Amino acid sequence: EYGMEKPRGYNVSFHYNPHVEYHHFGSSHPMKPWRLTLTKQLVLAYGLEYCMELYEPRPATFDELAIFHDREYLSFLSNVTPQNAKPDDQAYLAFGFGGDSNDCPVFDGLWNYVSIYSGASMNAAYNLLNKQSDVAINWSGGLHHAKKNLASGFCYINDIVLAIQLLLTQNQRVLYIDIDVHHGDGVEAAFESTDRVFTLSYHKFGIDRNGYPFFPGTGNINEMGPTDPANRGKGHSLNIPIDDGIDDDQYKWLFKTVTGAVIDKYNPTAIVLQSGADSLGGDRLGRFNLNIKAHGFCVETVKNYGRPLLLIGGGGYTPRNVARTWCHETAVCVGAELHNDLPTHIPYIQAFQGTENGGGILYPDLHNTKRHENLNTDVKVRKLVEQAMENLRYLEG
Ligand code: VJV
Ligand code: CA
Ligand code: ZN
Repeated sequence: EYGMEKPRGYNVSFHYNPHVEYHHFGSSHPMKPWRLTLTKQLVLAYGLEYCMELYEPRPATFDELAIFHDREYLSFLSNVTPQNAKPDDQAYLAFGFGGDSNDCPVFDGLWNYVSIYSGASMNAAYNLLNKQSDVAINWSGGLHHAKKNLASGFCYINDIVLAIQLLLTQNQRVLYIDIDVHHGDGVEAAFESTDRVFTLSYHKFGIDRNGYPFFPGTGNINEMGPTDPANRGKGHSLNIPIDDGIDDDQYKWLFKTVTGAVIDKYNPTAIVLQSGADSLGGDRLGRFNLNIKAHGFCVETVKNYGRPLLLIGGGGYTPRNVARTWCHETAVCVGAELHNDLPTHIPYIQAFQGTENGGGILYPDLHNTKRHENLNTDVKVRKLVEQAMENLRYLEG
């Protein structure tokens, strides 16, 4: 009626529990849940809530999380607090907490935090299962490094694995795509022995000047899942290792060519897309030079295949650009175009203003932050695609 209404017959749902925002990993930790506050403020300021169905999901329960995770691990996670934590304790270190890097700190409300973001991914998956949604979005999820009994890389519970397990109840083949700058190792490992999930991750791969591999250090082009020919999961992972500084045109071409080939050959009946925003230019931890619209191109490309789509967040360490990107991608899902000048009535508008912060616009140039020289030549990108196509020949049986 007013031009911003939800188109009939195509449903987008937005799954968000605002309590997730109030959790803090610690003062200088790069993972900042309040980036979700910024994201929500932009989504609301552009009026996108009128174009989709909003849900406020309940937290997942212990038993729901135990569908993937070990109960001993969950017991530890649900009981540990900053007050009772013993950082030298065997269990503490064995479950991936603390350590030198302190990637996975114990903070106040940790159990609450993990059950909220997991509940949202599961709620989104249920919406796809009962056909209430064509696209279901959870920007608070996407924590792809968590293992069944191990916290890793800022991830404690693997909400993606839990959501895929739900989708598998009614889908014969689920495709998982991961455009976070880090390798989606936890999801790949969880489904390594099945041919009902295909995992495809694009990520930075390589050894740095300091001699450390880029986290988590796995995901080279030759890693295609198990090597045992008797294992059903053989050949059902594809990894696309990328070097520093990749630009929009290279990434878009790489993504559409490889993803298109995977969808054509595997023919999934549902797709899960982890849209980590640390692959943007100017990210605090990332290495790529992507602009917001190139990142959004990946969402649009996948959406246009018309399969039930679960769209989830992930990394993203420059909060104002995380918010811009996920707002843009929400608009892509509902088929709206957003004006470049940010609405002026946004709370936290200062976060987006000034030349340092992107000048009050939605689409600042992130490529020209030029923090990372492009080490990917067009020849190398073409070779990578050729190798990926070669890897996919296994799917032809
Ligand atoms: O690189 C690592 C782990 C080490 C770093 C090097 N030391 C010597 C050994 C441990 C291997 N961890 C990464 C984890 C990245 C996780 C990304 C998560 C996602 O985006 O894929 C999905 C949500 C890493 N990179 C940077 C940091 N950790 C880092 C952690 C901090 C920190 C600054 C940087 C933790 C606490 C504080 N600052 C205060
Ligand atoms: Ca990735
Ligand atoms: Zn990441």
